[in-house]
Amino acid sequence: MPADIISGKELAQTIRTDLAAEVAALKAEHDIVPGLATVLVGEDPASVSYVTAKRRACEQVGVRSLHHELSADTTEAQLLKLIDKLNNDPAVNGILVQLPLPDHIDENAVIYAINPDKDVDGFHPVNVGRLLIGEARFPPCTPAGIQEMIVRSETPTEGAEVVVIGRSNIVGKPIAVMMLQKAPGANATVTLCHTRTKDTAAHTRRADILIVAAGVPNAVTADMVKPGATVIDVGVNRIGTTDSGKAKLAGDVDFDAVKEVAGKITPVPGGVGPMTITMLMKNAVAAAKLTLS
Ligand code: L34
Repeated sequence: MPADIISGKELAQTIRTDLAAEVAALKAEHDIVPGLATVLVGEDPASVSYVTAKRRACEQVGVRSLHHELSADTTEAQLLKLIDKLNNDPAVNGILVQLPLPDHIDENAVIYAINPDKDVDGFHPVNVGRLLIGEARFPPCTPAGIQEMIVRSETPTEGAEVVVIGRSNIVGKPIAVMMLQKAPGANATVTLCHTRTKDTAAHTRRADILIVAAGVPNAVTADMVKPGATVIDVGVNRIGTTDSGKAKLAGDVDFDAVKEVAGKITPVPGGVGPMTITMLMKNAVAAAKLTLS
């Protein structure tokens, strides 16, 4: 029996509708409209497409989108100056600097400069530390979207074997930390595999929940998956262009073969991506609520 498809696209719509109601209540009760500043440096096509999708989500949810587009030759000092301005602007509750940045800019310097209370990406060391100790304020968006899909697909997590492939700061490390917390939707036994793991397949075959953020198309094949497992595919690999000239996307999982083995599986596109953007909206609303206390 082929796997159930976990539609990130559909879940995202449901959650955005709920968030829109929350935003309307904030406006009605406190006269607050959450403001999200997006910062895009350069014209990387993938980044342009993701930021455009984020701004569209703002519109859907009722978050005010304040967009800053800087040229690829912007200096680090100029970018830090903009962040300082946004840190001090009361209309801005959340700041998102789309990554990757051009090579001449130190990404960490930029992340460190963002006020942790406006860090809706959850990348600042203060927020990373809070996440580690189970006191997350802004759970990073991609891992938060992954966890939401696991929970809403009714995949049991308590005591489950979770195997993560990939150790990035944006996905692999934080989702591993989130799934091992003593908390609902977590409480799992977590294994983190990476490029130096000796026998990745031996680990993945044990996984009740397999989270793949390898950045390599077809990194996971059907023989690596335990029958009935929930498979979350975080990959967004551009593998060419469609006939209509749009980017052709593939995940990290051999979807057609793995869906015959897995119990539940996320597609690419329409899986983790739309959930990432939705969790950003959730964090932007949470950032606005911080100003109430
Ligand atoms: N600062 N930089 C910052 N925060 C982030 O959370 C991100 N990330 C990653 C890259 N850089 C970032 C994103 O927003 C990846 N990412 C992201 C967001 C959305 C989608 C994919 C990655 C997405 O919506 N993907 C669509 C397909 C979009 C397309 O056609 O290109 C999907 O359905 O998967």
